[in-house]
Amino acid sequence: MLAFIALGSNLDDSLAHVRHAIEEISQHPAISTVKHSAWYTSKAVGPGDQPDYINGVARFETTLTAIELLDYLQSIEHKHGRERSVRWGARTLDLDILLFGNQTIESERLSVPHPRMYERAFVMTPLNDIASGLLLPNNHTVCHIAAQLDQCGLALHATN
Ligand code: ROI
Repeated sequence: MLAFIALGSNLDDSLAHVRHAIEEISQHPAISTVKHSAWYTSKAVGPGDQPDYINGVARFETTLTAIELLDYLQSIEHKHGRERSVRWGARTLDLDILLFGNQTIESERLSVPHPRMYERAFVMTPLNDIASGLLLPNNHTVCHIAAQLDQCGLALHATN
């Protein structure tokens, strides 16, 4: 299955967290051909005052199920000291499944496609780096959706 995930961090050395996460994802025996976008800095979306984020998107092939992938991503978040105390609070590492093949999943633990991905420049702009022509489940291309979003507060930070 072709999977796309979003990576985000706004605590400690955020760039190191997301880069390390890419290495850990690549190490799983059931995950291959991992490719990632450039890394962007972005203003925090959501309540309260919190530091700017580093955001990016990765794509890979996997023979895991979506729930197995979620378990693996959460184990990586956990290793990075992620604490889920505050909803939408600051975090060392956030790994969200955006797309999982063409599956639609609505369960207690997982909603795929990610319900807020289309409105977030910090997701759609990096996704556009690696999958510009991809047709999304809403029948628009990534490029089309990304072009309509306000890029305010998003800036290129590093390209690898
Ligand atoms: N804001 C930005 N800019 N980047 C994120 O990754 C991010 N993640 C979140 C909330 C708290 C909604 N805001 C974010 O979960």
